[in-house]
Amino acid sequence: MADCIFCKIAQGEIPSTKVYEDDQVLAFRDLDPQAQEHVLIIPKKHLESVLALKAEDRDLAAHILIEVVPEIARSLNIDASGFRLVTNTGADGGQTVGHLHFHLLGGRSLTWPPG
Ligand code: IU
Repeated sequence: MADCIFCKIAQGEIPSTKVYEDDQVLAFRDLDPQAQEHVLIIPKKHLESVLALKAEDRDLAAHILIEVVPEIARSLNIDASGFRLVTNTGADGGQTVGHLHFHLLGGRSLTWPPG
């Protein structure tokens, strides 16, 4: 999508610190990290939020959860210590960028509930 900053990051038009990439998915370090490890995992395809996922995206969603998240967690060495995976959705969810992204946070003991 033309004015989407995460589409531009996915297409390499805006630089990012990549931690994972394949043909469908990019993961890069959050510019304002909230933990020692704070990575954003995005589909390269523009989807507004998790609510925009359709049946045709089933393989993409499964790929992110089954392959991408564990691989990144292992590569950051936080698979054993634990981490948080969260996707903020809409205004009350605190979503500020309208391109589906999963925050993967780790490297410290995270509190619950979030604010
Ligand atoms: P949110 O769930 O939509 O609030 O998360 C957006 C995140 O994107 C937030 O943590 C920002 O720090 C992060 N971010 C970024 O890493 N690079 C950018 O160019 C922009 C936002 I805009």
